[in-house]
Amino acid sequence: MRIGIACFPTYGGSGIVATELAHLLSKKHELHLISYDRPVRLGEETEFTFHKVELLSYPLFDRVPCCYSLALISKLCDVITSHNLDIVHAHYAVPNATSAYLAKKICNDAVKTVTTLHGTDSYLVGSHPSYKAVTQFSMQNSDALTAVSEYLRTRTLQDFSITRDIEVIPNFVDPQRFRRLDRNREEKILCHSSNFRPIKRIPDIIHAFNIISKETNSRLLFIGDGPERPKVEKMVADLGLSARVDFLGYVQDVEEVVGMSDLFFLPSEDESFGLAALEAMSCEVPVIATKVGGLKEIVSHGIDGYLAEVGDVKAIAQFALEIVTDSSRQREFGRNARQKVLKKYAPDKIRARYEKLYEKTLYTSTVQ
Ligand code: GMT
Repeated sequence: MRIGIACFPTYGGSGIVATELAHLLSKKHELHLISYDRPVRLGEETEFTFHKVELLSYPLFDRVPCCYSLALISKLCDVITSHNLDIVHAHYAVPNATSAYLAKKICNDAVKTVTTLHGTDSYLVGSHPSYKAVTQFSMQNSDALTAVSEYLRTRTLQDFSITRDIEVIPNFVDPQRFRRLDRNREEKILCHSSNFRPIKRIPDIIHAFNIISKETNSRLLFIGDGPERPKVEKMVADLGLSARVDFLGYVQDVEEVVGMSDLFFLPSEDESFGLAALEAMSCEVPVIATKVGGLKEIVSHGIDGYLAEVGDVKAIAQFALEIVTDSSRQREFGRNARQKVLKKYAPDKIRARYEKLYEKTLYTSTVQ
């Protein structure tokens, strides 16, 4: 098959999943990745072509973000015709699914479109009155529609008037890359990785760590960056924790930090999937998450991690202490986590599901 994948290039899970999927699919198919910048996990050399969406700089457009969706449509048309694409797979509905739909129409239905919903493109951005009608239309009129968790599927069907089903194809992680590294040291390493947005509830991690660090020799590592970082750094300083907390910013080889950690926190208010948690689990790192959304589908409470109520800092601290002060429990949870990743979230299994979906979409008359 000749496949075009459109995604965001930034440090979000949807861009990571799209890029990793492009790597996997390009072993068997002709693959074209389309975005406005090189995605973070793309690397310097790839087995497929990266097409950069060029944005016209024009004074009238300074405050009009829609110019990206239009430029993406034109780039998609270009790639569809010059490479005779069969499938355009849009990751993140806003605006990628809309651009894919319009490109298909401009190209006289020469391709089939597949849209993968990642979370906030459905229940936050996509549901906002500014985008809802167009997101709904684009979901309904994509030839195939997938969601990364059962939670996201159900929520999307509830929130949008669409009369079609959504197939759940979960995210995946490379177990060769994300694996356990040496943890032979006195100090326990606790870790969190995100885009530092309020939905991640990073202050809960700090408050929990304030309790944990009084009981055990531990260090907290933050990977990533985003709007909440200045506030979080101030909190750490105000609580006198600066010597025990490191802000690493964006890390290219994230597995080298996560792999040597003893525990991973993801206490989000909402999370459609939680790719960062899955990467930790692949590294045999137990996860403490919240009982919300897709996290409940990934983490099994008391088996490979713990699930706390949103904002229950005391429970988060208690669960963390149970893990870091009991090395046999830590090892058992870590082994269980990796087993689950190998069984349910292995790259080849998920690649095969997308291939099957592409084939079904190509050879049946779609749009329900
Ligand atoms: O809105 C975000 O958090 C960014 C978005 C993205 O583009 O990565 O994250 C969503 O997609 C990820 C990949 O499928 C999921 O792992 C995240 O759970 C999801 N974020 C939320 O639902 C908050």
